Amino acid sequence: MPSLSQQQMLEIFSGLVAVGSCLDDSESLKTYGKDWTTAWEPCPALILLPASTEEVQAIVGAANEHGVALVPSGGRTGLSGGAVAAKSEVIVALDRMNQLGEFDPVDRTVVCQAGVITGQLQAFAQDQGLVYPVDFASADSSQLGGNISTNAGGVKVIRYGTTRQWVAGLKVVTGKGDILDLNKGLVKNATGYDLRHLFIGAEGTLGFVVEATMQLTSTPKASSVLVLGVPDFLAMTNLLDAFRKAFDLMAFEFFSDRALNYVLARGGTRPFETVTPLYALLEIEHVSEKTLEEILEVFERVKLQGWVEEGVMSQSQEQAHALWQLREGISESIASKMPYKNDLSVRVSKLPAFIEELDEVVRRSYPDMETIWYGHLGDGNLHLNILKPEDQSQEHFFQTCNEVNRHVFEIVEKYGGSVSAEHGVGLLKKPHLNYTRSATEIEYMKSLKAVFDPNGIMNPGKLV
Ligand code: S2G
Ligand code: ZN
Repeated sequence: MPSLSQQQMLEIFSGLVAVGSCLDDSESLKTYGKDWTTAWEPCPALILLPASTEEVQAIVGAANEHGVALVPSGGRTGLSGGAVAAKSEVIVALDRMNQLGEFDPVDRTVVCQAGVITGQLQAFAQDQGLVYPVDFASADSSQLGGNISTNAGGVKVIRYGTTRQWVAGLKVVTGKGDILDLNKGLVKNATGYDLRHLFIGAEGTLGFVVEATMQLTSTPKASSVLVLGVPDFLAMTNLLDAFRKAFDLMAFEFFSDRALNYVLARGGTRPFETVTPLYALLEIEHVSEKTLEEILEVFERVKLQGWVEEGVMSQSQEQAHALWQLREGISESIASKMPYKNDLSVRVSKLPAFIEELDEVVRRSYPDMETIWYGHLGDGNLHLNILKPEDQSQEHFFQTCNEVNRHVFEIVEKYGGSVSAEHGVGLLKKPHLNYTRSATEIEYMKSLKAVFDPNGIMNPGKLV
């Protein structure tokens, strides 16, 4: 793309948004030009904050006319560099498009602009006596547009699926500048390709998500949160099998004792005396008055098998929240250690063999590095974070991790898994896409991008 000066960009774009919604000061460029990844120096040319779909459409029109790259930006909590502008692109931040629209109590849907914060939607649902059930640690700062563009998963996927399942309608501005109002909240609509699902997970490479009709659902009954001390990964996968057979689980998460220690270093208390290498965190809905009894029965059984050494079950909402904090606090508690993040998934049936092989490679490859295991075991998603040693430069560290990645991703490929379960591909995982997607699939994805974004202005260099 021809490189225009910042002055030229200002002349092209500033008149398309309200006064004060076109920023070029260094603070704004730094703040809006990045996400939670640290490997790329943000270097956008300009920040635009449109207030309407029509303003987004005008920006796309001008970008096509002048060949200017646009990077969509939401809550900037991404972990794969999907919202990073490192090559003088124009950031289009949806922060100002943050209104909740029509709520329909019959359909139990609510229209949300892309800039609505996930936690805002969760709170709105609660006020209606319903829930928006997709939840994760960054829910208080991530935006729906970003959740949809990365098909965010989180901690309740085992029961409620990913964001994709909750998008009843989607309004987008394509990379060509066309406004598409997709599916309009219909439950059934057998009229050809469901284009909504192309934009979900597209990471802003086909156009802008500007508005979504989000599906809400009934509030679950009271539930109990359990944290169990587990001796090894084999016991962990046996536990998952035992509890999945007995209950329609709301969550089955896991984390290592090393992860727990990082969380406890910032507050909180150990779930129980015994220290074990791994911990499982489960949430189980009380579907009947027998549930508690059934939980204790399964607990005794798995304890007898030696799969659990000790466990605790929440007796109050507060305690349930405190136990969840032990899991949800991990990401933030290690952020300062500049972790290299692997976000892997395999089918749940493949977990035992996959973990055994992967754990062996990790131990061999990172003998003197701190590896932090945690994730959503219930849906086959493991987060393996390698912490950067103090005395290593980021560059050397990333290089080491990328060398090990080859072995890690070969195992992922062997088990038909994904090199990016929920965090998206962005810039970080793009070089490794081939371990999960065939060359032919990647060509089809590129062809689809050419249909929606023929001039390649939408988030160029990301994903494909
Ligand atoms: C999690 C959150 C982001 C991270 O905690 O499940 O997906 O840091 C993560 O990995
Ligand atoms: Zn996760």
